[in-house]
Amino acid sequence: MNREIKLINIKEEILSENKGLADKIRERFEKKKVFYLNIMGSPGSGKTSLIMKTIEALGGRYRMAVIEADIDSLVDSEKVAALGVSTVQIHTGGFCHVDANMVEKAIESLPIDELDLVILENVGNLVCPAESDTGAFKNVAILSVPEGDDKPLKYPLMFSLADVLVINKLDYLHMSDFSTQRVMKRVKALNGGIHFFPLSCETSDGLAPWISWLEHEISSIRA
Ligand SMILES: Nc1nc2c(ncn2[C@@H]2O[C@H](COP(=O)(O)OP(=O)(O)OP(=O)(O)O)[C@@H](O)[C@H]2O)c(=O)[nH]1
Ligand SMILES: [Mg+2]
Repeated sequence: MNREIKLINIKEEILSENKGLADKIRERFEKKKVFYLNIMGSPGSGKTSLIMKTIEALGGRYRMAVIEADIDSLVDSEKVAALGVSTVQIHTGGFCHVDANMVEKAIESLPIDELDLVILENVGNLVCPAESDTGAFKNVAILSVPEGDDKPLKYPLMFSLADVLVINKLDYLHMSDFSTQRVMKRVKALNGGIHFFPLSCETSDGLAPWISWLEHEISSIRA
């Protein structure tokens, strides 16, 4: 009797296939000199609000498109499209993150040759989106004050791989025991190279450094 057990590691296979496709997407955006950004964070942390503030602040200086990803609904894509920006909605149908295959399908409907910037709003979740490469050049995590400053300890992966952490809803600070310094210290321990942008999408305080960073990244890819 053959007692040998064959182990098939599905997760590793799926992740490595996804990485191959994500690399192809990155190459494609690089060739076209389009900066492509992935925004991840909990439901309600302010991803759509940040995208909308960013569209307003860039004030038509760049040709933009947004890929919205949700399990269902057109709620966010309708808000973004109302600002006059090309928008594609992905319905993940229950999946809690966006993978490279979904992005490839979404970009088929985008006029890539006529764009400078593509922003992907990932599904609201602090866990799954961090596991799947979307082909983006930079990954932005967003954590909002009402969520609590312990989240980097509980959900370290997203904070470990993000290039940027936006700390949103600073206008709630006075009602909370949240400490921006504590979050930064906890995240730096995981990821020394990360950039921090504490801000409020409600009041627009702190928005300018985020916009400058983004403009710098858009020009770097063009150079
Ligand atoms: N007070 C305050 N409210 C904010 C701020 N940013 C966003 N909000 C509010 O928070 C709620 C959720 O914001 P969204 O931008 O929809 O959050 P999201 O991360 O896109 O949520 P999902 O797409 O559902 O995952 C909305 O009611 C926003 O108006 C902020 O800086 N301060
Ligand atoms: Mg949203």
